[in-house]
Amino acid sequence: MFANQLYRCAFLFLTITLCRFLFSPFPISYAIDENLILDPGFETKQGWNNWGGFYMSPAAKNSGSFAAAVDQAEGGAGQIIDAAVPGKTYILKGNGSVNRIGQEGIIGAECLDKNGKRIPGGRVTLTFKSTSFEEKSASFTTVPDTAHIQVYVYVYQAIAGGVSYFDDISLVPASCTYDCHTNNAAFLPNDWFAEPQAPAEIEVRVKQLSQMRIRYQMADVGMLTEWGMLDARSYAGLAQWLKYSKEAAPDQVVIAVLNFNQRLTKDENGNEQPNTLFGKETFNQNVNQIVQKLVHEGIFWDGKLYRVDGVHLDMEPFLTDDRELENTLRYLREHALSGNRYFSVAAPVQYGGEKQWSYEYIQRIASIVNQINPMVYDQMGWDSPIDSPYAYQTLWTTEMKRYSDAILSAKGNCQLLPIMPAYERRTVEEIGVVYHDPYVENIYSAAKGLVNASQAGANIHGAGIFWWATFIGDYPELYPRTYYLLDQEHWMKEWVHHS
Ligand SMILES: [Ca+2]
Repeated sequence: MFANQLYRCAFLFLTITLCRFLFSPFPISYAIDENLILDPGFETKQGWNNWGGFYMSPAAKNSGSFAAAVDQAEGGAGQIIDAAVPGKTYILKGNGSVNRIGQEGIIGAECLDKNGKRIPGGRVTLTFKSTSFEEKSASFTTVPDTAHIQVYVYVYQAIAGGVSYFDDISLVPASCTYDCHTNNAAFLPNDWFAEPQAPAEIEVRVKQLSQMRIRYQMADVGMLTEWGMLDARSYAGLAQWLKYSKEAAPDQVVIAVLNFNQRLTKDENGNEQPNTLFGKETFNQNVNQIVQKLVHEGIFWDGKLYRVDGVHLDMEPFLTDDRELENTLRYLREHALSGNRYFSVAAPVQYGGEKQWSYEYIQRIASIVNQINPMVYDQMGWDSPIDSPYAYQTLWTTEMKRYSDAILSAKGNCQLLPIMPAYERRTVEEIGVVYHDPYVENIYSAAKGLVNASQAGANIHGAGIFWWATFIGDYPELYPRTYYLLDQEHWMKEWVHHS
C-alpha cells in the first residue's frame, strides 16, 4: 500500500515536472537581467557625472573599447537611479583594476532619500587593487526612506601616477526563485480561541500555517459591544493556543483581532446613523482596557500568564475618512499600544473615484499604526465594474499602488499587507445580488494584481488570507477538503514563490 502510494506520488511529480518543462512558454527561471545602469561599459559617456579625474580610457578595459579611468584622489563619477524603494535587494557587480600596486579603486552603491541625501547604513562598496581586471559583486537591501540609489566609481587616495580602471558595472534587482513573500497573514476563526483546543490539534494547525508561509496569526477573539467591551468567554481558549502555538512555531506572531460591526446604528425610524458612542472617551477607554489585558497583563491558563504580540482592529462599516476611528487608533497608540510593533487596522477599497479612505487619510493612519490591511473583496454586484477576473486583478493593482504611495509618503515604517479572499459565493438574500463570487474574486487574480502593483513600485510587506478556515479546508462537514486545493496552489505559486 505504502509503496504503491509512493509510486503514485513519484509518478505525479514527474508528470507535473514534465508538463511544466514541455508546455511552459518561458524557461522556469525568474532571473531577468535588467541592469539599471546607463552606459555600464563606459562606451558612450552617457549618464556618468564627472566628480573629477574621470575619463574614458582605451588603455585598460575589460570589454568593448573603453573603461572608466580615475587618476586623482577623491575623484570619480556617479549616476543616480530613480524609482528605488526601501527593502528591496539588489546585486551590485563590477570589474576593476589598477595600473600600479598600491593604487585602489572602489565601485559603490549608496541609498539616497527623496531629497538626494545619503542615508546612514545604506552603502555597499567593492574594492579593486589588482593590476589585472577582477570581477566582484555584493548584494544589499535598500534601507528605510530610500528613494534613489547612487552608483559610483571612486578613488579615495591616489598614489603618484596611479590610475584606477572600472568596467562593466551592473545593478540588478535580486531575483527570487523560491520563498519570495513570507510575511503573510491568516485570518483565523473565533472558534479556535473561544474554547481550549487539544495541543495536538493546535500543533497541526500551526504547521499548516508554516507550510503556507504565514507569519501573522490574526486571531479573532470576538466582537466588541456598542460600548467597546468584550466578553472574556469569547477568548477562553486563547491562553492555551498561545502556549502551544509558540512552542510549535516561535516565529509566528499572534495578533488579537477585535471586530466591531456597529459603526452605524439604526435610529427609531430605522435609518442608519453613525454610532455616537464610537471613538468617544468611554469607548476608547474600554477598548484600551481589553488591549491592556491581552498585550500587557496577560491571560491566565494553568497557573501561567500568556500575552498576544499585538492587536488588529476591524471597525465596520467604514465611513469616509472616519475621524472617530482615527481618534480610537491614536488613543490606543498613546496608551496600551505605545511602542508596540504589531498594531494593525483593516481598511476599505473601492473601484470608483470616490474613496472612503483618501490619500491624506491613509497617510495619517499610516503615521499611527504599524500595518494597514485593505480588504480587497466583496466589490461585486449592483453596477460594479468588478465583473471579471481581469477587472478584479486591475482593482488590486490600482488600489494597492495608491495605498502604497500614501503609506510611503507618510515616511514612517507602516507596512502594507492587503487581504485576499478564499470563501464561498456571497449574496444579499432579499434582492439576490451577488457581491462576492470566487470565479471573479479569487487568490489567483488577487496575486496577479498584487505582483503587478509591486512591479509598478508599490512596497508590499505581505498578503493576508480571509479566511483561513475555508482556505485550508477546516470545515469538512461543509465542503470537501479538496475544495480549496486550487486556491492553495495559486497562493504558493502566484504569491509566495513569485518574484
Ligand atoms: Ca568597456
